[in-house]
Amino acid sequence: MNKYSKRIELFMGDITEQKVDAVVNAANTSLLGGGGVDGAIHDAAGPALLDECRTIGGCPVGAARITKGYQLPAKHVIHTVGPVWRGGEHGEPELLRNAYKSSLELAKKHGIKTLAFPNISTGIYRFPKHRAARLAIETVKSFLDRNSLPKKVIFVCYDEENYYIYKEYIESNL
Ligand code: AR6
Repeated sequence: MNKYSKRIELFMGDITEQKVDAVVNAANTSLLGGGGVDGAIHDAAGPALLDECRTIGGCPVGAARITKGYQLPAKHVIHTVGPVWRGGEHGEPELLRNAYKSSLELAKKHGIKTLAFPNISTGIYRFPKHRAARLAIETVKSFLDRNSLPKKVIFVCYDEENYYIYKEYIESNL
């Protein structure tokens, strides 16, 4: 048991099935959909999500934007854009940290109590999984230390490799 055990959860599966106040989408700067988790969220939410995204006009890397969840069990989608991994010397860690922070700030602003994150940038954008997991967990813990919202953050891992990486870091209370 550590002090985060009630506020951080780990789940292996599909983020589109999460019944939470908001799921985070690992989008691209256009916010007009794509593959991976972005494609899955748009498929499950239905075409009205894309209609709302079109009105937003994109999102810079490291920032976040909120929409409704439409046909998803989640009430909202927080769209953020992680960096494409280009060797690590192009500000990628800072940009990934900003993607998590911006999502958490936006969640807090909208009174979101339960928030589910996918493993941003670790798929098509190729950010190394260990480094991304460590950075994600550290950023979330530091935010939760200073804020009462969101009450709970769920890390949703779709692939087993990420799941076991997260499990080790969370249990070892880094
Ligand atoms: N539920 C939870 N996690 C998932 C799901 C799902 N249904 N599907 C995939 N993942 P990726 P990125 C995991 O590639 O690297 C899109 O085209 C996946 O196993 O979705 O940030 C966007 O439009 C991986 O661990 O996002 C961008 O162009 C994690 O989600 C680009 O991909 C992130 O993989 C963003 O790339």
